[in-house]
Amino acid sequence: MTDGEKILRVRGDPDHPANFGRLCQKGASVAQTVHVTSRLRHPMIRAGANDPLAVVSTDTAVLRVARDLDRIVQHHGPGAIAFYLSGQLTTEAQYLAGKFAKACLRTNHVDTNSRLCMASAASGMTLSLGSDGPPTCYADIELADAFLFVGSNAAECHPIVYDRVAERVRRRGAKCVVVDPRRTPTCDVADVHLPVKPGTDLALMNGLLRIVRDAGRIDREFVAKHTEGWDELNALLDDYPIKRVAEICGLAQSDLLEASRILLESQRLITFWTMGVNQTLQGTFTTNAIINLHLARGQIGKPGCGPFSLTGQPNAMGGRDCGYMSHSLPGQRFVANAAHRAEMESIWSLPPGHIQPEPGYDAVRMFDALHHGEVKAIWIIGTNPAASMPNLPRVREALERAELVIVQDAYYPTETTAFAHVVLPAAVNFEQSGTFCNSERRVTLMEQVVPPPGEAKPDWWWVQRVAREMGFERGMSFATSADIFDEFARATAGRPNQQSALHYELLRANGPQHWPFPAMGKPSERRYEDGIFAMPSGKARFWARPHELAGERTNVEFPLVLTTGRVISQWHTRTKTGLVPQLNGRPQVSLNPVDVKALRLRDGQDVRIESRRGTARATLRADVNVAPGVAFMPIHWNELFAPSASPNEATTDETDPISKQPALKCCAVRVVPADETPIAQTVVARMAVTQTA
Ligand SMILES: Nc1nc2c(c(=O)[nH]1)N[C@H]1C(S)=C(S)[C@@H](COP(=O)(O)OP(=O)(O)OC[C@H]3O[C@@H](n4cnc5c(=O)[nH]c(N)nc54)[C@H](O)[C@@H]3O)O[C@H]1N2
Ligand SMILES: Nc1nc2c(c(=O)[nH]1)N[C@H]1C(S)=C(S)[C@@H](COP(=O)(O)OP(=O)(O)OC[C@H]3O[C@@H](n4cnc5c(=O)[nH]c(N)nc54)[C@H](O)[C@@H]3O)O[C@H]1N2
Ligand SMILES: [Mo]
Repeated sequence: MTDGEKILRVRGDPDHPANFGRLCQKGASVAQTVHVTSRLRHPMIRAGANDPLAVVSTDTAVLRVARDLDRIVQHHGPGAIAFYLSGQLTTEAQYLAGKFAKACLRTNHVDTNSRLCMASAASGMTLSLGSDGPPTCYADIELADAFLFVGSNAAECHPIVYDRVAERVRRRGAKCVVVDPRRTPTCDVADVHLPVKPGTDLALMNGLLRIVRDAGRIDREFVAKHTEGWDELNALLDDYPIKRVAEICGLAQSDLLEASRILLESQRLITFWTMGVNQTLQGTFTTNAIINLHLARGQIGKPGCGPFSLTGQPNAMGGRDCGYMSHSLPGQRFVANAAHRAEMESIWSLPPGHIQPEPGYDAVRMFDALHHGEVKAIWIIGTNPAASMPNLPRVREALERAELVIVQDAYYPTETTAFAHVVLPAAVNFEQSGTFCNSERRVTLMEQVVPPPGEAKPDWWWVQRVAREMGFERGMSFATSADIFDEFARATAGRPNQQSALHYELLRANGPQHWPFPAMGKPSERRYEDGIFAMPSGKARFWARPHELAGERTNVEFPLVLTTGRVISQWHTRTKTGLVPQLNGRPQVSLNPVDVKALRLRDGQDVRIESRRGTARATLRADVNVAPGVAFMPIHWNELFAPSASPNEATTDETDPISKQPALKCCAVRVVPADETPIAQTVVARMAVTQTA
């Protein structure tokens, strides 16, 4: 409900097929985050390195960005320019920014916070099934008889999905297994909780499949008809007897057996997995192992079952669909594939060979390249890397060294605007029209209901203005977001994620739609129902993935494993939720009481969490729900709220070798009492600039 200018009240859409009107706390309180003093209303520019940001006109800001980018391209080539985008932008913004970079400027250094989030799920699904995007839909929840959560705390992070699961468990007796080093609220409906050692899920998945195999419960017919690679996997499973698996994962054999009994008895299993898998060095391999289990049981492409990667951000799926990663192009195409480049060159009316053949840098390497000066300029849209990237001390150094940092955000200040030379104000949801694609591959059109404040504009609008200012008028002349969507949707024709028959009018008239939604034929809510996978052979692929004790090892100096995650009331780096008074709190680190005692610390004490890279600060909490040897820190508290409050001061930027996703869930630390040494000046102190106009 609005008064024409402002949102007064928010309620769920009872007809929306994903939530039927139910909202989580963050959604329900969104009105409190839109019209606030910390909204960014005007562009700002920093004249010299040490000058404060000052408000300027839209024209001045656009001219400055265009001129600086142009100068850098002239002197250093297009590879000196990078874009860092977000799964919280509309598909239209993601698509247009990617097009500007890859088609106009000719740099493939476009990466996104999805690299920190969904990259391993995406690469794992592509390797196993031939295409990114889960095969399942939410309606499968009401048909399933068992649920396996691996590294997912859905009760706090996907509460609407979780409610549907909980209902199925409570009312229909569906079984539930949760794999998480912490006893999270998601365990409330679990029959079995497996408190794995962080980073050992692959061994666990291999071990569970081994038990299934030994019990003779492989679907031989499905395996023979629809898959390849069983023999190698079958041989690998011999290395995963239950005793060894229990040891690697730190689990009781009896718990393992109980979990496997649920899998053996289930006819329709859904496996949900998220960051506890993706944010590890073996995230891609573990994704493969999860899919192996479903292929081996023939529990995929059928009602009520399948591997179900839950998407973190509202539009990470749309972003992956429109090729917003450094290795990808629209329509699940790949930069490294010559045929795919040629197709996009034809769609974008570019001369053959125009798109650079080398994939660009992933997020971690992008900031590395900024650090060593190869990349000179970065345009950051809708993400807050100075808080959310691993190894923050290094990320801050990289941003400090950059020649040009453009930050396009909806709020000010953020940890990242402290490093900006130019700040551009963005419209948020409800202030613009655009599409979002969710975890079940369903595209929703979000309509504008109120005007953006001040000079704020939709994200795509800024990209197009700058592109045109730089002389890229052809292909950058969209009048509305609907026109951008049409170009994107057409580019998916014939691709695994095709949605070429979708357009705004259809979405308006018929509501949110699943892809695939081809021009001919009918949309499908579930994929691979015909048993044909998106591989050249039509068959899905088993992968034999050995567990390795990857990642930073603990030792005498750094004896604890730090893992990180979310709590229900907060959103990420809190630029939004930090504004809602009832959602506040203090940064904390939780340890098992056994460790608290052994370290001679006490509950409630201020401590430092030190790694080889940096130091975070928090208040210690003794918590029996955290496994011994593990320290847990929420990700939501950052510089803006308390100095060194982010676990990313300490986390490692080592990445999964295939997906390039950093291992944000696992690094070696020690926890020591906070001393009296003064805290170095924070970015916040340097940001003491108020927005006046
Ligand atoms: N309230 C709230 N909801 C959110 C968000 C938010 O900020 N706030 N963010 C959204 C986004 S972008 C995302 S990506 C999702 C994330 O959703 P989730 O992935 O569910 O959230 P996390 O808390 O990051 O991690 C999930 C769990 O992984 C566990 N874990 C850590 N290490 C391991 C491991 O090695 N193995 C296993 N099996 N588990 C491990 C942690 O203890 C944690 O409970 O949430 C989305 N929803
Ligand atoms: N240690 C550790 N680190 C993590 C994680 C973890 O589990 N552990 N999780 C990772 C994951 S999964 C994710 S997704 C990332 C999230 O990390 P970020 O993407 O940095 O998180 P947000 O705080 O959501 O940042 C979004 C930014 O966009 C702004 N914004 C909001 N709406 C709009 C809009 O419409 N347009 C524009 N231009 N700006 C907007 C917000 O003000 C905010 O500054 O963090 C990652 N970092
Ligand atoms: Mo995420």
